[in-house]
Order: sequence, then C-alpha cells, then structure tokens
Amino acid sequence: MKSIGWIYLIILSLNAVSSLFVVVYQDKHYSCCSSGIGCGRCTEVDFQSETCFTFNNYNDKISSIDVYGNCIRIWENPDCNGMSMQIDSSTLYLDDLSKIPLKRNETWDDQIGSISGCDYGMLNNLLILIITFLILIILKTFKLN
Ligand SMILES: [Ca+2]
Repeated sequence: MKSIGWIYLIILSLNAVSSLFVVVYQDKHYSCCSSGIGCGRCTEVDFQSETCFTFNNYNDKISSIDVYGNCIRIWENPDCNGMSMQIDSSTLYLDDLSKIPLKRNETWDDQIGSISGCDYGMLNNLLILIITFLILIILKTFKLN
C-alpha cells in the first residue's frame, strides 16, 4: 500500500498541477498604463491551476483579459464563488468583457472577483484517485499472475 501515495503523486503532477499566466486589464482593448491616470492599469497573474486566485485591487474592475493560451474560469465573486464561465484563447470578446453576458441585463465587465484553472473544483482529484486505484489493481493482478 506504500506505492499508492507515489502513484497518486505522479499522476497528480502529470495531470492537474500546472502554472497559469494571464494579464488582466482595468480597461477594455488590453489598454494599460502604469500611472493609471487617464487610462487603466493592468497586472500579471501567475497562479497554480488547482488554486483559486482572488483579486483585491482588481475586484470588479477587469474589463479585458489576455489568457495567453490558457484555459481559465472567471468567477463573479471572490474565492471562486457565484456565477462562473470557462474561457480560453478561442473565447470571443476577451478584449471587451462588456460584450459577454453574465446574467440578465449584466455583462462580465467589472464583475470578475476571482479566477481559477479550468479543472478547479471539478472531480479531477477524485478521478485521479480512481485511476490510481485502477493502476494498483492492475499491478497486483500482474504480481499474482
Ligand atoms: Ca473596468
């Protein structure tokens, strides 16, 4: 049973944990200036796909977002709560979130409170555990034969 931990860790590292990088902008069209005077600011966000990243200064201010080819989930509230939407580089209007509907009469403009990887909160960890057990069973079967 000692091997289960190792197999689990190996599969976990292969599958789930990856570093994600995005840039969020206070203004639309990826407009950014460091002074924040007459134009919005922007900031780089580096986080692990399995974690939830909550915005402080940028909470309810983000108007465009560059995902750099990553798949992420945007959340209405801090700590990955509320409505959410999966986005990647194929998603339209990431340069202007006021064109992406959130709910009736509301758009995602100035509404993002946090972001996560696309596999966050899914059954990913459970699936990895099941796969680990299946591998263990296969290994045991091999030894018995
Ligand atoms: Ca804004």
